[in-house]
Amino acid sequence: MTVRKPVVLITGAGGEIGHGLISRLAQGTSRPIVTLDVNPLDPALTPLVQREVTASILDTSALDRLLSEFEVDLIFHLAALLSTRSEFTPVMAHRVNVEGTLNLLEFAQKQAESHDRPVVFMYPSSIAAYGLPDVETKRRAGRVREDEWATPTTMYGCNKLYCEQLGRYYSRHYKQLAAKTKSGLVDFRAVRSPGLISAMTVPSGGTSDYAPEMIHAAARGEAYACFVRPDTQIPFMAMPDGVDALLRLADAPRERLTRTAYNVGAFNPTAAEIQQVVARAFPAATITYQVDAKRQGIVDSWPADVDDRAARADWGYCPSHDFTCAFSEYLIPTIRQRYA
Ligand code: AKB
Repeated sequence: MTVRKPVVLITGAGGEIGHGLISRLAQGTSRPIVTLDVNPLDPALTPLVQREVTASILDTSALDRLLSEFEVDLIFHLAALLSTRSEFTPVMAHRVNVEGTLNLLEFAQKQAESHDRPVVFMYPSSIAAYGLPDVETKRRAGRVREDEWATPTTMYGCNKLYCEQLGRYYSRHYKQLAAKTKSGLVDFRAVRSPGLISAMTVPSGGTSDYAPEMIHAAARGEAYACFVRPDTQIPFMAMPDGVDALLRLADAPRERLTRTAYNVGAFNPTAAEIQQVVARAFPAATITYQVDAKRQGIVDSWPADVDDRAARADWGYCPSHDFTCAFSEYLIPTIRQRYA
């Protein structure tokens, strides 16, 4: 019997997180990479992966083919429709974000049962899983903990919160009435990512995208009308730290973990503070404010900051980019180079 080398599966691999994750994983000597995305990968990434599957996570026959061909013991399930896009097509968002995740959880369960060892299932949840009722409550709430304010106001946030619960069910309670329980074979682990800012990809349908959009527009020499107020404040993170958090949690000993979903934070500037840094880096930048009240309402429901003590205590989370470093050492030089 040929013993197949375990592979890592990345869904939504062509997206913002996937771009950085593939590059980081390929540097390591761990498992070969299999990707699944409805869109083809960036050609620069293709040489880094063993197999690129172009299909939807809703295509269960594609998942069955993967099940028969590969031995997967680590999944990064990144495929999702983000918050703004999801508000225009909420039913499609539910299908992709929830039914797609259920398909992957079932895939992971079958994989684990077939090779009889747990599958680590990494899930990027989001600060969108929170829902604060108004700006004054948001200000008073300050750094929110994982079990506070779990009342999301967007389809995307509802999807993320529910999929955290689905993952915990597979991890701890799957078919709990069966004669022989098979729960625990899916080792579900989630980080509630803040607004992730990448220098390598352009934003794709998020409501936190005003930050990366502002930087990319300034670097392209284009005027930018920010759709939130100058005082708007939410947590952000440089993409390398977002990728590192997923990898570090994936590697953590299961017995160290006290929860299945963790806050991770890095810095929480106002839109005005981002504008000031961008204007200093790109003096010709024209940045104005044209508030979109509806999108403002979404961002106002997200916390000003998150309490990430559990992640730091359980698995050593520690971002390497604060606000200044993220912009001066990663975002500005890399984006400037990108458009040079
Ligand atoms: C979005 O804006 O929808 C995402 C997120 C905060 O999860 N970037």
